[in-house]
Amino acid sequence: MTDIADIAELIAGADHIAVNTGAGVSAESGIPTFRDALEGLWAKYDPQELATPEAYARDPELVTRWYDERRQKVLACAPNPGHHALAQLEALFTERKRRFVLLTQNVDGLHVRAGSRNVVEVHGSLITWRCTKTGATYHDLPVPFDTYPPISDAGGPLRPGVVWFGESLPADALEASFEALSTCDVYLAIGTSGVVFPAAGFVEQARSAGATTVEINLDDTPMTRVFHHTLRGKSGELLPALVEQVRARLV
Ligand code: BV8
Repeated sequence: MTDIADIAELIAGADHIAVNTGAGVSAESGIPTFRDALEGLWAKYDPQELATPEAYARDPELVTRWYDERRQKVLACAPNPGHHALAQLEALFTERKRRFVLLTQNVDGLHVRAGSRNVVEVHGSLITWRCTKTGATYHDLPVPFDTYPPISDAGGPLRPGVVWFGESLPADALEASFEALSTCDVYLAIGTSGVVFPAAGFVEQARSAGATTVEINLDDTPMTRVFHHTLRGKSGELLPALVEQVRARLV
């Protein structure tokens, strides 16, 4: 494991940083990770089974109830010190005309609520829903929904604006990710288990483009071996400490 001071030195010397966050960053806001997102009555379901177009087609009521429960939980949560630290790091870079791109696998919108600006939601959003009839997107929907599935004003059933397993990532998100990963000096993966592709493969794209790569996580992942450096611990504690050390090193 590399020392936090060395990672701060690396970041302070970078011109362009790409960050990829997973559910481990939102965990400290009280949002269960995807694998833990099934509790109580949902415990009998496999999240990977529910997060698919097939599940929605088979049982739109069940799937939209699950997503609405997750949406309500997210709306009741707040960004944590890890989210705020990443927003501060972006500000430190932006005011020095350096580039900072935040790719997030999280669908909870907490990075934007914490003040992050250049955010790419590679797996979409729980807050935005889409009409399956017209493709129109809706943001300000009743909480909770009054019907399951909720129905748009065009009369079509709504689906959550997330990327399901078996669905391609949005073209603009893929493009932004590819651009960031092929030009960044430093790539940080934070709080992600590195099992879901193509996001899990971002580290290989960054590394082959010459970036120095760092994995900040509670524990090792199947992608740990690909990273140059690792930092182990809770994101809500490590990130504020890291950003303070970067701030002290920036001129
Ligand atoms: C696609 C939205 C083309 C939905 C999600 C190879 C290439 C391409 C595709 C594939 C491939 N191999 C297999 C595939 C198919 C599939 C896939 O990857 N399957 C896996 C399971 C093998 N990929 C896809 O289908 C993708 N589409 O590639 O399109 C295509 C099309 C057709 C056929 C083939 C290819 C789409 C994937 C997007 C799925 N949608 N989310 C929803 O939320 O309901 S993914 C979802 O699970 C999350 O977004 C997250 O990314 C992922 C994992 O969730 P979690 O486990 O909760 O979170 P995370 O991984 O971030 O783990 C938490 C980590 O944090 C842990 O390591 C833990 O230790 C750590 N931690 C916890 N607490 C803390 C902490 N760390 C620090 N501090 C803490 N406090």
